[in-house]
Amino acid sequence: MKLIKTRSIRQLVAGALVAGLSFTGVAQAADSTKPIVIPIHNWSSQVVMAYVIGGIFESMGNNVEYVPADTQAVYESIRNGDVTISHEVWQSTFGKSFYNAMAKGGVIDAGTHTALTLEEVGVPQWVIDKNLCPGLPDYKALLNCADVFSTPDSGGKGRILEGPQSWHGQEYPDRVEALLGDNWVVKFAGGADALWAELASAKKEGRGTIIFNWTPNFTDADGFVFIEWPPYYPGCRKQDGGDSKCGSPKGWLKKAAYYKFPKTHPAAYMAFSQMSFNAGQIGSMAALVDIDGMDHKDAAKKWLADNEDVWKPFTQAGM
Ligand code: TMO
Repeated sequence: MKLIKTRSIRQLVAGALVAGLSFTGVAQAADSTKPIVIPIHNWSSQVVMAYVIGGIFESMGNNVEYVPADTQAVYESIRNGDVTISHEVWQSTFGKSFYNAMAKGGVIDAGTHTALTLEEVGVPQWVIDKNLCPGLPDYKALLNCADVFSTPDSGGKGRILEGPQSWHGQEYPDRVEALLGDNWVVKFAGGADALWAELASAKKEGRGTIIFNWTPNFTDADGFVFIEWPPYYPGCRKQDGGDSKCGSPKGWLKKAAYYKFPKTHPAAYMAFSQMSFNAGQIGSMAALVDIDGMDHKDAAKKWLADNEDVWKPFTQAGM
């Protein structure tokens, strides 16, 4: 190898700058001015994180646009390029739709958040502390506690309050039928807020309640105990050909992107590929809305202002 003298290195660098190259010698194509389309779903951390990520892209000079999107159909929209990213792909609820769209071509896996996830029904900590249903969190304890969890609309049966039906379809009714039988019913909440309202009123009334919930979430701070069902394995759900005698997987949280995004917006894609949030960060995004009562956009602004040390490095990848 030939040694290059200092002066010629300087000339090389100067030449590279003129040619629009960075010091690493990588050509930096400018991002398209077309907006990066970010989906808005119906749980708080996802909405706040949408504006957090949009704010990060804007800080890099990109244009962004937000669209309300169905939580399952969004992966097909990404595949078609109508939506650019999904920043909270929860394994249990969306893994199948994500990989189905990927298999058709057009969706890429843009990396995994640090946070591990669980999406499952459970009880607030006080239900355990008061021993309202001895044997919990083992699901078998529920077989003897239907009356503890009955509600005015459940006809004397134990009630599980599921999230909106658009999240899991028949998954919980199938599971409850397979493992708990006739003394239990599943009701669907109209939205996540109905889940939190039920938690608050059950606490005030000192009664038991079982709701669908997840972690990371704002409820991590107060304590929430997930029911332990027989372990998950691929194919165990009825919708996947199984008998539904299984709980949810302890899962990953991924990011997805339209396959052309790295080409149209290389700098934004580079940053998106670096983005990773942990359980505390995701829980705090939800808490700003669900505990502090902030509007999602204001919550994102506050989160960005308070956490520059977390997100600025994502924008500096490759520099
Ligand atoms: C996808 N979710 C976090 C609501 O389970």
